[in-house]
Amino acid sequence: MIPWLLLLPFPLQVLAGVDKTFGVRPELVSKYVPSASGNWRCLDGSKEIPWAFVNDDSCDCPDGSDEPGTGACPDTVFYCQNKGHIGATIPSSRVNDGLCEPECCDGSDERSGICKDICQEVGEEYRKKRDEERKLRKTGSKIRSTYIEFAHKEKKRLEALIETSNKDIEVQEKEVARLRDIADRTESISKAALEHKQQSPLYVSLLEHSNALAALQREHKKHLERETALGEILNTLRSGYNPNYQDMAVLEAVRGWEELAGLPHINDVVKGSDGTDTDSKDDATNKEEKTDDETEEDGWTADRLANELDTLLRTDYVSLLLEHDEHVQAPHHEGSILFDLTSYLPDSVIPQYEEFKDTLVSWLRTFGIIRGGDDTSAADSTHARQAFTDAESALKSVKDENKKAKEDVAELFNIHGFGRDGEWKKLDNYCLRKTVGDYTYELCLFNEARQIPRNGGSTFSLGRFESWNPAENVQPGEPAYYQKQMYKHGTRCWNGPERNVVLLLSCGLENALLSVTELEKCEYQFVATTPALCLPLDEEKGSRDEL
Ligand code: MAN
Repeated sequence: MIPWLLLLPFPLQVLAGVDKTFGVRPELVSKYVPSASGNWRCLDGSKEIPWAFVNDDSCDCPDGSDEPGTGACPDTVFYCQNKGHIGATIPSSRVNDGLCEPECCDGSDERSGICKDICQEVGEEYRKKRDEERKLRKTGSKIRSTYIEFAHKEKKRLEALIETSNKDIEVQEKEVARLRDIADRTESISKAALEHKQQSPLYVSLLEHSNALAALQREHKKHLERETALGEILNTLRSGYNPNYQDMAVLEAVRGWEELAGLPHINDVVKGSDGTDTDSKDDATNKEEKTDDETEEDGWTADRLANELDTLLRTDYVSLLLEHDEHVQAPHHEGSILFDLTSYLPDSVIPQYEEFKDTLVSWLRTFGIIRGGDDTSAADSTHARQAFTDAESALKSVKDENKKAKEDVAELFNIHGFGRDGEWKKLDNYCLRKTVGDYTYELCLFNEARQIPRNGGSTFSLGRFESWNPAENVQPGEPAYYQKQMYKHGTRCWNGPERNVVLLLSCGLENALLSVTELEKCEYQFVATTPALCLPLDEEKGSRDEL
């Protein structure tokens, strides 16, 4: 039993024989009833205690259920009814602690007289705000539904585009295959025509001349090298022999060499301090002049031979052959009036004649009776190849368009993308702007945020769209997920991180940027409103009902 004196500091409710359901949440009230024997079983069923022990400010049940209205048991909750507003729970530890809890506007968390019951005013304020919010959501959600409509239309448009492009792909794939086949065949015809041209006696002879010239050039080089080597031997002999030995054979050889090479006799040459002949340069000049004299007759001087023979031998004889062909056939194309039958025919029969002529020529070509069109076969094959490449690139762009449309459709009604209802699609790349201080801030949704200086200077990227709310406790699809967007990897801050933006969104009738704050250096917080977040009232989740 509790001694009478100890009761003195007890809360008024307890002293006055407090209601046993005081502090009990409405859904549990029915469980607070005494048994016939005047006892009560703890809510966890672990113990039976006298009914009088409930709310007596002494903790008897292991789960603390015997003290719903006092702070006697740890880790329990107290329920304040808040009549005129909405009931709320607080931790029981805050009951009777001398502080008026804002959650309990009725002041029931403290002994009576300590906290005023302000639930009427709080309730009214709450209801006013709630009504305003409901009004906003009602209007906002109408705008939101137009966004959803847009997404559905977009889906239809994309699906139609996919369907058409699927058909186009099918048709164009066949066309590409057909054109590839034509290009391959035209090229092989053109190859055969070229082989035929290459059998022309003129071409064969030209190649032979060219091969002979190349062989001659090789031989010539070999002889030049031998001449240089021999000259060096004779020069050594000329400058090194001893005239005192009177060796006539050597003298003859030296004299002969001097004459051939246009050199003065060695005995007349003044030796330089380094032992070289002073007139050796003149000798070389004499030699060159002589060579020039010998070869200049047909314009092919030694110099020209050295410089141009290689180029001449590198001539592209196949191109030359085709050019030659065109050249030879050119006057033929102009036609002679004498052999142009159309000049003798009346105008009315010319079309029939032309048609007949084309058919006949084409037959004759088919049966190999005449050769013709060879000169155009190279051009034909280029055209055919071009037509094939053009068709192939047209096919590629249809395929790209088809792929992009499929990706866009997949993003449309995706909780990770444009939302379950596709309500965000309408705002894809929608740009919000606000001028704050020296900058205009621009954020294009799902794209990029930028900081544009108002008085000149560089615009900084504040980051590109990275994700919706990345918080672990927020699931894709739930409202909180769409209340935050992250923009990352903007222009790097001098001596700092890359600029980035956290965009906080809430329901509003307009898509508007309300504020921009640089919370930390180069970390920006944008606050904006959008109708996309105005959920219809019947979708309201977790709202607390008014009592
Ligand atoms: C610029 C702006 C500022 C930023 C500084 C950091 O002036 O981007 O917002 O704080 O660079 O150097």
